[in-house]
Amino acid sequence: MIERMSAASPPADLSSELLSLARAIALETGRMVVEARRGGVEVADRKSSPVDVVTQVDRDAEQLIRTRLAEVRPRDGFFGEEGAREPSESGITWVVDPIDGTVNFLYGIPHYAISIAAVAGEPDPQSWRALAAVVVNPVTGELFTATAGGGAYLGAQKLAIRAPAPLAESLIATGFAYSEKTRLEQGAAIARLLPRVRDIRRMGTASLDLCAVASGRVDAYFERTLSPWDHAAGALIATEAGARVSGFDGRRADHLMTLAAHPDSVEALEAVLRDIGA
Ligand code: LIP
Repeated sequence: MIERMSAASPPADLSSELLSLARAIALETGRMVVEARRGGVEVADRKSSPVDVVTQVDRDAEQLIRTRLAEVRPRDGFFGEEGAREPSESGITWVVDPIDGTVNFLYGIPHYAISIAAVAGEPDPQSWRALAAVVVNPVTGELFTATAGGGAYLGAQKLAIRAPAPLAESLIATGFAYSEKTRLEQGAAIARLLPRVRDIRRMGTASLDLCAVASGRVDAYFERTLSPWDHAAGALIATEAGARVSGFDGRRADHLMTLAAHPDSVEALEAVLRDIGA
């Protein structure tokens, strides 16, 4: 019987228990999502803007994840992108993006993910303590995992970020918001950034962008206006691979800014992002 758990120091075996549960559920959900896509998929609704879309598969995936979690850990909380909310009695809350990269999913671009994180404390990026994380790309089968203090993995391979590189030789991943006004600002900022870095990658899925930092596929990532479910799991995976994941001014990563890079590169990256008005 797990008593209500303080956010201070969770037992290591709890993190592994949470990880294996999240992994099994993410893989099952991934199979369901890929199968559903085979039958064709369309926009079910628009959310914060005409281009912020949701499909019925996003909703079905969230419902499946929530049901499976409640079967095993009924006292845990739930905080999902598609609106499911459950307060926690156990001190643990699941922060879930059932399909991260929904636009990629809609267009059949094989670069989207099931993202599940278990956090201790409130589902607030400014205070939560991430314990376990899974990000799976159900098309490629790539399974990224991490536990707090337990390292980050791609399958069985332990992950480590790239060695720090000068910004001018850095490959940077980023993304754009769903609001027209913010996209205008982000587009202008990217035009100012481009001549100062090796190149930019816009891959469309924040959780996989953070896993790209963790696996050394990019040198750094930044994006603003992310929601907690977009970065909860990916941030723990990048952190456990050696990256510093933060916001501006020493804040934690959140909707104002999420950036991830080698600890020796974060300051220079933050300075340039300020300078370009990112
Ligand atoms: C998406 C993020 C992506 C961002 C998009 C959107 P969604 O999440 O993964 O990085 O650029 O605007 O937030 O909506 O597909 O779950």
